[in-house]
This record gives sequence, C-alpha cells and structure tokens, in this order.
Amino acid sequence: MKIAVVGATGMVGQVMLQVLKERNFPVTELIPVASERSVGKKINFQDKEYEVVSLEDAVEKRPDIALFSAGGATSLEWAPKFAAVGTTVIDNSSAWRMDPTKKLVVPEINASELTSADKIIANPNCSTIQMVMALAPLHEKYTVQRVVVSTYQSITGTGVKAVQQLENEYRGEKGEMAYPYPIHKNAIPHCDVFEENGYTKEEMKLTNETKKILRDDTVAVTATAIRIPVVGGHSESVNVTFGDDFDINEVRQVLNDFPGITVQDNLAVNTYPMPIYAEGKDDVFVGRIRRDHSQPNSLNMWIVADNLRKGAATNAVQIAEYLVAKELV
Ligand code: A2P
Ligand code: 11C
Repeated sequence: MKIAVVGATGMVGQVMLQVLKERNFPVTELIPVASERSVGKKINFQDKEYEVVSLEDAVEKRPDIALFSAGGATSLEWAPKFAAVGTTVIDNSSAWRMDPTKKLVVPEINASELTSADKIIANPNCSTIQMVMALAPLHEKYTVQRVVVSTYQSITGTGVKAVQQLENEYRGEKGEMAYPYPIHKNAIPHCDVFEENGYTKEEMKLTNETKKILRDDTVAVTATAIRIPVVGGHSESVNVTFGDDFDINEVRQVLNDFPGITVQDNLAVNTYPMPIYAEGKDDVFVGRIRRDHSQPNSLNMWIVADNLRKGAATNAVQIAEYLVAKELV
C-alpha cells in the first residue's frame, strides 16, 4: 500500500506514523505531506528516510490511502483532489463529518457501512469517539435516551501551540497563547469556538456526531467541554438515561465484552481510568460505573482515552486496516 500522511509533521500526524509502524500496516511506500515550510524535511519511518512533499506532489503519486490531519481547510480543498485520482481519504478534520454523503466511522461500531465507493471517510472528533465507544453497546441493549456529558480535555487536542503555552507558564515565561487565559493551574470551559446557541463547537460535535454514528437522531446529548492542564488523554463524566432498566453488573460485562474497551473499575484498590494510564494506549477505559440514584434507568460512568490515539490516529489507522482487510481499496 502506498500511504500518504497529510500533516505528517503535526501532533496527530506523528502519532499516525507511530501507529502505522506498531500495527505493521502494510506500507510499501510512505508519502509524508506537510505545508510548504516543511517540504524537503526528512521523516524516518520503518528504518527508511522519506522526504516531506507538497500536496500537489502527493496527488501526482496517486496513493492508495491518504490519512489527513492538517486542518479542515486543507481537507476541504485537497481531499476531493486525492479522491479524484482514486485515493481513499480518511480525514481526521471536522470538514466532512456531517456531510450526509460521507460516512463517519468508528470501526468497532459501524465499519460495515463502508464500501469501495467511499473515497472520503470521516474520522470523528476525539471526545465523541471515546464516548460513543461506550454508548454503542449499551444503546443496543438498553436504548440510550439522553446523555449529559462533561469533558476534561487534554491540551494536546489543541496542538503544539497549547503544549508550548503550558510549558511556558510552568517556567513563568511569556510566549504565544493558544487559549484566551492561562491554562496552568486553570480549567477553561471553552473548547473550540462558541456558536449562537451558547454551546461551543466541540460540545455540538458530541451531540451531532453521536447521533450520526449511532444512526439514531432520538439520542439526546447535552455537553459541557472543559480544557484542563493535562496531557495524555481526555476524560469524560457521562450520565446516561436508558429506555430500559439494566443490571449494573451486566452493564460492566457488556462494556468489557466490547472490542476496544477496557473496564477499570475496582474501588477497593482505587482502580479507575486516568489519563496517566491511558496515555500511549489504543483502548478506551471506562470506570466509576454506578447507578444514578437520582433518576430511573440511569447510570454514571467515567471514560478516558488517549485523544491522539483512539481519539484520532488509531481510529484512522483502524479504518485503513478495515479497508485493506475487506479489499475496499
Ligand atoms: P507544517 O509542520 O509544515 O506546518 P498541528 O495540528 O500539530 O499543528 O499540525 C498540523 C499539521 O498540518 C502539520 O503537519 C502541518 O505542517 C500541516 N499543515 C498545516 N497547514 C497545511 C497546509 N496548508 N498544507 C499542508 N499541510 C499543512
Ligand atoms: C480538542 N477535540 O481536543 C479537539 C481536537 O474536531 O477534530 C480535535 C478537533 C476535531 O479540542
């Protein structure tokens, strides 16, 4: 497989390369792509050196698959150009997610929707992926009616600039700001831009993408997304109300049986998910699973995943693996 990684020098792009390598993805030729400022830079992959090329040059090479993580504007302009030369694009930006002609895929949930006609496939938002991984098996069994989620999001979701802002603040130095306020010793209730309804774009992604992935517009999601000075993963406090009642031990079992989920829930020994455990791992971790005593048919849980892995790079590579396994590319 000839694989292009668009945004190969970026935070998610670097993890894409790492995940391709770890999972022994059958790469015969790597085409690392970045902005004009990075063209000519060397990227080491599987003991070979590759030169970063421009988007124009990458299209000419007609890769089999292009993994995109270079922002929405780049995806909007360039994904169709790759698709036109026969490349299948797996796009990590928000550009195509809500386009009704594009599939929004978490492989464990809905990879079976994919066909060889899908030339631009959307990877969901990181905070959506980890939440919907836990909701999907529970929805099938008990019918999710309403979700109230609060997120505690890693600064790596914002990119290199945010990581630099926190490091500067640790050292008491001034520098470029990724956020409107200091992030060190702070919690900022503002991820992505505000919309007219008072929610942020990040919060509305949790609402809209969840409905699309579960193929059920009746699932109501209200979200509050918070940025905290953490690297390694996003955490989510999730309250779910179901149409049907449940047995709490069965809920644990259903979650544990779902591929890609690890239940970490043993209060006697203080076992629960945390970003320090999730960092660098591909699974979604679920714990603090308990009945909501204030409301019928409801439960609380705490969900943590590495936002650069299952929330971005790993999910994209898993889609690519599915396409190869089913001979859809
Ligand atoms: P570059 O390193 O040359 O700027 P991050 O989200 O970590 O900031 O990374 C963004 C990634 O997207 C980087 O690899 C960056 O390349 C790439 N990128 C940004 N703008 C463009 C563009 N206009 N064309 C191609 N790649 C881009
Ligand atoms: C964050 N979820 O942590 C974002 C990052 O729509 O893919 C990724 C934004 C997106 O702020």
